Amino acid sequence: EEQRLLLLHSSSLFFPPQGVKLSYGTAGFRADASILKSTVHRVGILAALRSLKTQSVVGLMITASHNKVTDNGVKIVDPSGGMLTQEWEPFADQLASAQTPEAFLSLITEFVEKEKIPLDGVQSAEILLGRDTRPSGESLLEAAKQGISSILGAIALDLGILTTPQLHWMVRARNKGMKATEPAYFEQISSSFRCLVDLIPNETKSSKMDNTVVVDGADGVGGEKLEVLKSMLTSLVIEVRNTGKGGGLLNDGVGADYVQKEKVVPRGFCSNDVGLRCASLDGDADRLVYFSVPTSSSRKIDLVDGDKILSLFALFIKEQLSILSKEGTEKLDNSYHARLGVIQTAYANGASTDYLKQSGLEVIFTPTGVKHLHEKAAQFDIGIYFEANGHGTILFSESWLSWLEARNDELGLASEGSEQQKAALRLLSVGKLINQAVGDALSCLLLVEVILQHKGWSIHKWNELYQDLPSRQLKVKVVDRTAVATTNAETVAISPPGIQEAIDAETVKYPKGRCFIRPSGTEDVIRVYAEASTQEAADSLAGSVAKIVD
Ligand code: 16G
Ligand code: ZN
Repeated sequence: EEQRLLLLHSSSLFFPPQGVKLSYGTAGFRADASILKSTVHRVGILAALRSLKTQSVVGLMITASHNKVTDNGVKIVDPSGGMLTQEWEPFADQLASAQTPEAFLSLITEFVEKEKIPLDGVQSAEILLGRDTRPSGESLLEAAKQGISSILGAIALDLGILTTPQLHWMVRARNKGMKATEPAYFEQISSSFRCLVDLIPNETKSSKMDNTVVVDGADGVGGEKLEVLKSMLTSLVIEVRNTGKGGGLLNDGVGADYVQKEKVVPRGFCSNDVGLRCASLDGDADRLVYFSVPTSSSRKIDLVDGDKILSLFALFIKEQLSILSKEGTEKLDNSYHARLGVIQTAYANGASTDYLKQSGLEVIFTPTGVKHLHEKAAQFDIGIYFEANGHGTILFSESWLSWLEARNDELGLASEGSEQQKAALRLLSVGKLINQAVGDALSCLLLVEVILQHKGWSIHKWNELYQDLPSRQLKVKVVDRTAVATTNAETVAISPPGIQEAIDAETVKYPKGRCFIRPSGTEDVIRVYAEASTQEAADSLAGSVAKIVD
């Protein structure tokens, strides 16, 4: 009864926005910040229920990532450090749309019963809270706290301004009984980076490679955190621009989303930067793309996107695995052959998929959205996933990692300092450097940098792994985006009827043509992606398919 009154009172202080239906979407609720308070309050309650149900620590992140500064959003981090289980998404939607405190309360009561959540005031719940640098973040975080405190036994731990991947990392660490502070995060990624640097072969160590990278921080949280991280590193010089301290507006003509979609230099970069290795983070630092400025006469860049980061990672991992599996002089337990898999979405450039397959890798496709890629990657011993937009990571299975640790010990005794042992150590360090909870621009940046140093490669050499097919993305505003439904990892539209046939009829007109449409998970639009052998052809294919959709 006390619990009922508490919830009723608390939710009567927050009014849901009228006439808008918010949905949990691909990556949580997102909208103009001015209408989000009641939703965030409710998500606070939901997070507390999730913690009670799982008897573990969960996270709640306030961010709208690469979207404009006046937007904001909220999402829940599950105990594993991954996204909220998809089974709870429909309930999140229902909660957000309840019109009165009473309706809200009855939804909660019903759900608590159905899910057998121990809402008795005896069990405790703990929620880690984080937010990006958006000005609206502070008051939204307050709303989340009020939601959490309306559940008996629930406590909120406010961790302040964090990147999204930092919060995911901390939730995962907490539930593994590890230290879950920001210093612990920085310590883990910087020390594993140093290990990888120490293991660079002497031949490439002496090659005079440029160890400077210039990073566009999107005027968000990532730049700020990178300033801290860079002071803990040697053998890498990081110059951060668009740190948010210079008065620049978050994601405005800057950031990974802008750079990847527009393929032009972000604000703060100019013709003086021709030839430098540059990188761009998004507003909450879970995406990373690289680029270089080819000439001083145009704003166009050479983009090195998520697909190429994936290719670089896959190449390195595969190399280390093959060194590891070479028969040494000693007879050692060589039995565990790691299953290595690569996960992409339909947005992956066709040339990247061809390249990966030709390199002998198993490539799998999923629908857009980190939760889908992550789930598939977790089915491999080593699963590498990336979206072309720069979100991705490498997952190592527990069983393979413990085999690798044992193997490393064994090699340490039998052939200390051998190539095989170095390969084992490198793989172990990658597992510590790369965020196992979610894609993380900061840890991916360090891994890219150390692999380039390892190989003695410039950004140009890396970019030449394969040549991207020209592509074009368009969006079409529609009244009802749910009218379009897709299958086969979003490559085939199954409704409205006949639309796929019309798309196919256009696509066959273009050499190397490939085209798909899908409803956005974050905006009221249908997205069109087209690829072809020339830019003109890709533009024209995208244009005619957009007309079919309209
Ligand atoms: C979200 C997703 C991202 C996806 C994008 C697609 C997460 C953490 N983020 O930003 O992975 O690429 O949505 O947006 O899952 P769209 O559905 O509007 O095209
Ligand atoms: Zn993001």
